Amino acid sequence: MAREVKTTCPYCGVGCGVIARVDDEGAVSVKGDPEHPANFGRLCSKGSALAETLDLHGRLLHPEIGGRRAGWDEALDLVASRFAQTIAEHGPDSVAFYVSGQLLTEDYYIANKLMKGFIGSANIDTNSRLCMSSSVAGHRRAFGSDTVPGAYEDLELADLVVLTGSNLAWCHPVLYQRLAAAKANRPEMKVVVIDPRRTMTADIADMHLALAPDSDVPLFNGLFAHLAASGAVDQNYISAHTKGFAEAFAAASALDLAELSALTGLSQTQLRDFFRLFETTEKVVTCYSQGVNQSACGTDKVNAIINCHLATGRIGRRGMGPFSLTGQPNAMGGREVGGLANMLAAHLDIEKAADRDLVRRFWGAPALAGKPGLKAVDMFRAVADGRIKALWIMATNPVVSMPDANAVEAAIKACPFVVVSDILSETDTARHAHVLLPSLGWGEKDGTVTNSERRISRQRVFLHAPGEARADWWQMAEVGRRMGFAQAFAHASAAEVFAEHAALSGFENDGRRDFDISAHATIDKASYDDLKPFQWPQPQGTRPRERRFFAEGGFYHADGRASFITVDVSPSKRANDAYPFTLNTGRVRDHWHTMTRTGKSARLSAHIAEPFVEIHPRDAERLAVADADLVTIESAYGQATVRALLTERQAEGSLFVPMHWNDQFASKGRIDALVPPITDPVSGQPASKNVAVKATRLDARAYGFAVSAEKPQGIDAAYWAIAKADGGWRLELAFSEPQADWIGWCRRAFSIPAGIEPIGYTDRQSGELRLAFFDSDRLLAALFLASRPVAVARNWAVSQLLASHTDLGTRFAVAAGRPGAGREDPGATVCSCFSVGVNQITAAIRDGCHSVQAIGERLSAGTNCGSCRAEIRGIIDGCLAAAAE
Ligand SMILES: Nc1nc2c(c(=O)[nH]1)N[C@H]1C(S)=C(S)[C@@H](COP(=O)(O)OP(=O)(O)OC[C@H]3O[C@@H](n4cnc5c(=O)[nH]c(N)nc54)[C@H](O)[C@@H]3O)O[C@H]1N2
Ligand SMILES: Nc1nc2c(c(=O)[nH]1)N[C@H]1C(S)=C(S)[C@@H](COP(=O)(O)OP(=O)(O)OC[C@H]3O[C@@H](n4cnc5c(=O)[nH]c(N)nc54)[C@H](O)[C@@H]3O)O[C@H]1N2
Ligand code: SF4
Ligand SMILES: [Mo]
Repeated sequence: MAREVKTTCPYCGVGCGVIARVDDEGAVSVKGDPEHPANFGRLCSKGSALAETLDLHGRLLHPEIGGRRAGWDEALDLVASRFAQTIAEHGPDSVAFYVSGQLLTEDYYIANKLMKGFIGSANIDTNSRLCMSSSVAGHRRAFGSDTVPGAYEDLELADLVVLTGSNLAWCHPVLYQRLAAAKANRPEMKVVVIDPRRTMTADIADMHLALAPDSDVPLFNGLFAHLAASGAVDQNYISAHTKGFAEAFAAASALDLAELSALTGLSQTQLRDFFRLFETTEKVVTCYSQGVNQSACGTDKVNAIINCHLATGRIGRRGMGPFSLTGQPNAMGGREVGGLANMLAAHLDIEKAADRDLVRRFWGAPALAGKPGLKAVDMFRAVADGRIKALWIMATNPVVSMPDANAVEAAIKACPFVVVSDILSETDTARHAHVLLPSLGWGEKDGTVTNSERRISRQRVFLHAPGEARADWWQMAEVGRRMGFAQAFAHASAAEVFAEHAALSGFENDGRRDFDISAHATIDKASYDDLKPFQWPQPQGTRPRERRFFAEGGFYHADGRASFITVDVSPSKRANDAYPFTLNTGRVRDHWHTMTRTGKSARLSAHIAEPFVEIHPRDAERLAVADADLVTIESAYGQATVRALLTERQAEGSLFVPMHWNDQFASKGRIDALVPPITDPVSGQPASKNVAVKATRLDARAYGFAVSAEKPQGIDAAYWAIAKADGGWRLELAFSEPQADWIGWCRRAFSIPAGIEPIGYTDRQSGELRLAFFDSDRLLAALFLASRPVAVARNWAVSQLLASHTDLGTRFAVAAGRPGAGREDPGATVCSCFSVGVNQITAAIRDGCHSVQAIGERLSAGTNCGSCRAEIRGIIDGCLAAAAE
């Protein structure tokens, strides 16, 4: 019988409800859960493609020690004894855990309990340090607690939504859709996007402010000063519920409009218009994400934003408030369990003796950590210099995602004992592990996650555990038991862990702490299995209800008041004569982080199939770089080679490269190798969006594009990037010298069996070579070479892998790299859900479909998840503009 299981999407912090359907044959399909309050049935391209990422290719199925298969007992005993031995010899601070906002709350709770309560060190930090820590620090400075005051609904109820440092359309697509739908219903609603790049999110904006990198503090200070000067401040709120207004206002008023304009790169008119709009609109929500957090002044940026909301009393009321968008599915849950090195469980403070004592008593902890531990960047420094001698990495891939990634890789390689818990056997990090532990992945494990609006939802099992994979919390609890803490880690299920976490949140709380879900402190297995999404807080004896914070004050500083924070930083311009460009890094629509899951989906890989750099055309001209050339980007720390994409969406002097590509998918795409380990002094969050670099054109002598049924191996080329395709793989190539034996090269790279000879084709005009290998009617591999970036129709070439080539004519068409008569090239994929290419969309536009809706009716493009609607609109505008010229 087919089964349907309600669960939650494992990607972004929107936390959409998903219904997974497993049919009689075990095939899985997914759809949005219409009853889930985050998405009401919607899913984005990544959520819709979840079923395509569940195959077992590359999965780690058994524990491994030193590369050989081992049993769980042997592996866990080794981990426990090496950690215990290291602690005995060098003290508790000689070991560390580096975990992840992609752990479930239960996993996270156990990891934190083991390190902070029983090992006795706070050396547990998480990739949330790279993601949310500036927001956490900003909240705590302002509110006295890490509280997100509002809810998603506020984005729909607001009359002005300011999105700053957020590419909502690509990174929180379902929330973006909710916003876009609200704006379509109420066209008077205004959206302002503040981002140095003109992203797809800017498409629905009434105003796009392309500010200079890291000039957010002067911008929001200018706004604060304007609000105060224009009388938009709420004096009653300020005097009843806040402190520090006068000092913060004095600092914010230091600059006049001309100076603000010089610092932000925005015109005085733009500044005035934005300030006026904010001043005159009561219902304002300001959403912010990594353009704010990932900065050397990220915490100050957060407080500069919060200051404006406190000053106007626009917080915690319907349609009003600052709103930190969380990145990972459980970024928020990790904060609740105190997963950061400077936090304690249940929103308690590791620097307060009374809080430490409370947790110590609740856990019966023998060795509660007495001080904060090392934050991620410092933690890997301590690994590098030998202070940390045993490290456990769980659900994160730091060799790709940490700044100064080459140094992080070297540190991990040099560390005497490294444990990695992952779902894949080969990642850039896993390859350096002494012990590899196979974890359960999405659909295989039970637990809870908390989304950006404080809503706790269940992730549920609908698949069998593959091989010997086990839950992350179980791995940590087993090691805890083996280190001698059997009673504290006796949990038999995720439900028991959750109940303990809920009980701690209510322990001696009495309303003093924001995070309280003690209504669930005695939850049993059956109720846990049934648990409906609910928003925190939910103290004991209360029913679930929607809740906002701080409309009537009630902050968590000892005096109950919020603090205005005085911030007065000027943007630090890092670019210099030697490294004249500002490198900005971030995300693309269809990939997730280091691609370990989205890289498995051909549909998702079709949108953007290789690492790229966005360059303004005038910068490209100065660098003598043409569209599709390869560019080497270099900082004082490292290098990457990526494809040039010329676009006026990019500001002059700035480059944008996505963070996703790594050694599994490209020769040199790890952009964090270039990012220096500069961090925010308050939060410790790295500044991943403002890196001084130079760029040069890669002088390649031959370029190639290839498709292959087998995954290419040991590719010998100056540049390569592979991506999953239907029926095989696609490959972009460049060579510093032409090869003497191209056929031999193909045989090695594409594992072509001996005896299969290629069809060769030399283009008469250019003299360029194409090779195609067939095994009876099936295409094994084809290579298209040129002295310039190859112009072959990519999606058409890829589609040949699944086509049947019974007649010689079609085989020659493949070798020639041209669609035969009657076959059309769909062009680069725009809509991943329905695999619709740009050429199909332009053809429909020529046929008279002049709106996104008309394109949707003709081709279905943009009608499922809607993530590509902004791109379709861009194509329509481009075609109509071209036709008008
Ligand atoms: N498709 C996809 N979605 C994801 C993820 C993914 O990997 N792929 N990851 C998830 C995670 S963990 C996170 S943290 C979120 C991140 O979500 P976002 O923060 O929205 O994504 P980013 O692309 O990292 O950065 C956002 C924007 O900040 C801008 N920016 C750069 N410098 C500045 C500046 O100085 N000031 C301002 N105001 N803006 C600046 C960048 O140009 C960029 O467009 O996405 C989540 N969603
Ligand atoms: N330059 C630059 N660097 C950045 C950023 C940026 O914008 N620019 N963004 C930063 C941000 S915001 C983030 S959140 C990080 C993300 O960076 P990472 O956390 O390093 O990225 P992921 O690819 O999500 O890594 C998750 C790992 O866990 C594995 N995994 C998946 N499911 C499970 C599971 O259930 N259990 C276990 N044990 N493992 C599992 C995956 O295979 C993968 O190896 O990158 C940061 N780095
Ligand atoms: S917006 Fe997309 S990626 Fe984020 S939770 Fe929803 S379906 Fe998943
Ligand atoms: Mo993140």
